[in-house]
Amino acid sequence: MTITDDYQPRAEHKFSFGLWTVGNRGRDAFGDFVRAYLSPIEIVSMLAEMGAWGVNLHDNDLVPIDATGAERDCIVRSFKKACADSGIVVPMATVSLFFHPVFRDGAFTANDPEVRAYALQKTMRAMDIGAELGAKIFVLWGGREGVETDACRRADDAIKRLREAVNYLCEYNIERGYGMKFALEAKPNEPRADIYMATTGQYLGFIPTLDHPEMVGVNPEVAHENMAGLNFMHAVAQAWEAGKLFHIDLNDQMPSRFDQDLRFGSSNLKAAFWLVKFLEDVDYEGPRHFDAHAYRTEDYEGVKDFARGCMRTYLILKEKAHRWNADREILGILNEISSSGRGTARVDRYSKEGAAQLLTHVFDKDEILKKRLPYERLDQLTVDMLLGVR
Ligand code: GCO
Ligand code: MN
Ligand code: MN
Repeated sequence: MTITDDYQPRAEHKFSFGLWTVGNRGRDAFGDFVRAYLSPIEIVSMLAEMGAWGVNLHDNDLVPIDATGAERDCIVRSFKKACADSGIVVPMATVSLFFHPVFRDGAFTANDPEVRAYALQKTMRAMDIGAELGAKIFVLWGGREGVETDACRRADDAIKRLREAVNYLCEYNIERGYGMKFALEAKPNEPRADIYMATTGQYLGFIPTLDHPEMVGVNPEVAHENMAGLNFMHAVAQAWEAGKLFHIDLNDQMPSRFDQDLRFGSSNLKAAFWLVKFLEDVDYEGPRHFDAHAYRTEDYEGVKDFARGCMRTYLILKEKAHRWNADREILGILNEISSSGRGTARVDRYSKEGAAQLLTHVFDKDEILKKRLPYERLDQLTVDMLLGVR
């Protein structure tokens, strides 16, 4: 059992932040910027100062959408140097297919074929940037791939268009030898009234229908599953079990609200604990990416408090998870609840004889019911631990 007592982030923890997260200037649908612009290079040095490991970016967080080839090359080169100088890696890159008005009807699923072609061109160019910076994970978040009215297109046609686009990008990845993995990020709504791929589970159903399913996984986000009223850790567990947890977006979200992107663990601490415990228990080796931003009330000192807080909370919860796994009383209860009271009947792999036996077996339900399931005690032990009295 390793107990971290300093909660200092180090490279081995693989904490990353998007340029758009710590660089978030606090503009929302109702009010303007509250913080000054920070250049990507300033953000990288801020992240290094705080002990983060990686930085992620959309194409246009770094390179303006209408930059010339020469401008693009120069920007990417100096950013790459800044990362190397600060010891910051670029594990993931992505593409903005939502900000420019041309994507008002979606990108890969838009009705206009020219918009769909432009979306592919923009994504291939974003992959080029990512590859140059060393990114091996490419996130696709279809923020505009949805509707306000279903009159505009058939939803299954949208899925077909999405499939064609992802297939196309996989071929490009192969042809260029980039060796990237795609991580698809679901969200139920916002900015569209309804987004087609609303949950991680929907993407897990979509991926096996692709030409190169092995190249494509998911990027679940805490807030997005919570917006759909779902248990985030369960979605992560399913993705993990399917070998599809290629990336993760950590943040927090209160129920029944707009997308809040709160500091990790700041709203639902207990859910954050089960999540961290899961990731650590299974030895998830990917980046721990915080897709969140500081309160609009903060200045840049506050942004640092926010970023440090995300990492610190993760590390505290990681330590709690180790303690939980080693707690004698908890272990005793876990042992008790997974064993059978009398152990006379159990099911192995299907066999004709086994099934015949099982069909005739007489179960003593009253006896089975005598077995205690002390989940109240187990949960309270967890709460005691989280509240620091155990
Ligand atoms: C959101 C999304 C985005 C994506 C990002 C990467 O709700 O706005 O979470 O932050 O993660 O665009 O593609
Ligand atoms: Mn989000
Ligand atoms: Mn996200």
